[in-house]
Amino acid sequence: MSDIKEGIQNHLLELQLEIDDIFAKGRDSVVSEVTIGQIYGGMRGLIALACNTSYVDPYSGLHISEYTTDEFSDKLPEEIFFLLSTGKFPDRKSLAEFQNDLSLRATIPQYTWNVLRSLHKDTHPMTMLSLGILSMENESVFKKEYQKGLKKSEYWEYTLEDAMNILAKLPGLAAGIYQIRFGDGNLIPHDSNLDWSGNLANMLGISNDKGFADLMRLYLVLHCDHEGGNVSAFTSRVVNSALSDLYYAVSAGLNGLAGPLHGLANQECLRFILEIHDKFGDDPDEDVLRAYILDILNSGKVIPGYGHAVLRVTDPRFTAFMNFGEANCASNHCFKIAKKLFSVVPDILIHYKGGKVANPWPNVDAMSGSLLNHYGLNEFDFYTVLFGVSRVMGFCAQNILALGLGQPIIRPKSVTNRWVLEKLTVPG
Ligand code: AMX
Repeated sequence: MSDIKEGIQNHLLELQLEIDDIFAKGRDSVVSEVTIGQIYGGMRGLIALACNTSYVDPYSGLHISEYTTDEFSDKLPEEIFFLLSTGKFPDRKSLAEFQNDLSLRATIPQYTWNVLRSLHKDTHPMTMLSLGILSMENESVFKKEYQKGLKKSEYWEYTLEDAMNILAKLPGLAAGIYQIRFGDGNLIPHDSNLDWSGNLANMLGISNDKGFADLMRLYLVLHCDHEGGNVSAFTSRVVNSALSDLYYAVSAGLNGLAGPLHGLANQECLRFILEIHDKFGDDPDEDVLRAYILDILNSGKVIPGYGHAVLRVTDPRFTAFMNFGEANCASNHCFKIAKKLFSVVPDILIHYKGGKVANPWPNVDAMSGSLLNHYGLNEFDFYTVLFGVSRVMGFCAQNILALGLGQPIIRPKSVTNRWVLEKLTVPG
C-alpha cells in the first residue's frame, strides 16, 4: 500500500472515531438554525456541512488541518495534497514516493488533445480545462470497479486512484491549453526530473526565471482549498455524492469556479490595476487614487480584490503573495500599484456607507495577478485555470474523505413560497 493511501486510511479511522464521539454526545443536538432570509439568501452562514480538509477562520484565515497559511505557504503542492487528505505532512520518503507515482501517471491521452484542438479558437480556457478532464472520464478506475461490484468501504480507494490520475495530468493539461489557446500549439513534454509545480512552470514555457517556478509553487499552494461550502467545492461534492466519479465531480467543480463571483474574480483585479496604470501612470499620487476609488464606489461598482464573505482581516494569502512580490517583483508597476491600493482602499471602505462593507481588507485576488504580470503571464483568461489546477487538490481530498466516511448522497429540502407563507401564519 502506498504511504498516501495508508495515511488516508489512518486519517479516516481518526475522523470516524471523532464522529462516533460527536454522535454519542448528541446526534440530535441543534447547532444551527435557518432563517427565512438564509433560505432565500444563498444559505449564507448556515452550518450544514462537515469538511475536515480545511477551514477558514474569519480572523486567522485559511487553515489546512491545523496549520495556518504562514505554516504551510513554503511547502510544495504535493505536500499540501498529502496534508489535505491525510491530515499530516509527508516525510521525505513518502513525498518522493508520491511524486514518483504522479510522474508515472502524467501522460494525457491523445483523444483529449484532439477534443481540445477541435474547439473554437475563442473557447474560454476554463471550458477547455473542464472539458479536458471530462473527456478522460472513461478512464475512471472507480467507475470500472463500481460496475464490477464494489463495497461501500472501498469507494474511497478507487476515488484516490482517480484523484492521482487527474492530479498527475493537470499541469500538462493546463499548460497544453495555454499553448493551444495562446501559443503556437506545440506542447512542451513533461519532465520527470521536475516536481508538480516545476513541471507546470516549465510546460507553460513563459519564463525561465526561477522566480516564475517559485511563483507557480506558491500559487498552487495558496489556492488549494477553502472549506466545503464555496461554490466549486460544494458543487464537486454534491456531484460526487451521487457516485458520479471524480472526473464528473472535478469538471463540475471547475464549472462553478469559472464564475465571475468566484474564481474568475482574480482577473478583474489585474484589469483594475492596469486601468489605474493607464490613467495615472506607474506611481499614482495617493490622493488621486483615493478620489478615483471614491468615484468608482459612487458609481455603484465594487473595488475588485477587497472584501470577503468569511474573512474579517487581510487575507493571509494576500500577505504571502505580497511578501513574495517584495522579494521578487518590487520594481513591477502593477505590484507597486497593488501595494499602493492596499494603503488607500481599506480606510475608504471602512467608512463607506456607514461601514456596510463587512471586510474592508484585501483578499487573495488583490495581489496574485500583479505577480503573474511581472513574469509575462498576461492572458487574463488563463488565471482561473491556474486557480483551478490548485483547487482540484481540495475537490479530490474532500471527496475521498467524504466517501471514506460513508457520507450519503446530498439532498437538502427545498420549499415553496406558499409553504413559507403558511409557516409564517400558522404558529408552530
Ligand atoms: N467594494 C465595494 N463594496 C463592497 C465591497 C467592495 N470591495 N465588498 C463588499 N461591498 C459591499 C457589498 O456590495 C454590499 O453592498 P450592498 O449591501 O449594497 O449589496 C455590502 O458591502 C455588504 O457586503 P459584504 O457582506 O461585505 O460582502 P459579501 O459577503 O456580500 O460579498 C464579496 C463578498 C467578496 C463578493 C464582495 O466583498 C465583493 O464583491 N468584493 C469585490 C470582488 C472581489 O474581490 N471578489 C473576490 C472574492 C474572493 C474570491 O472568492 N476569489
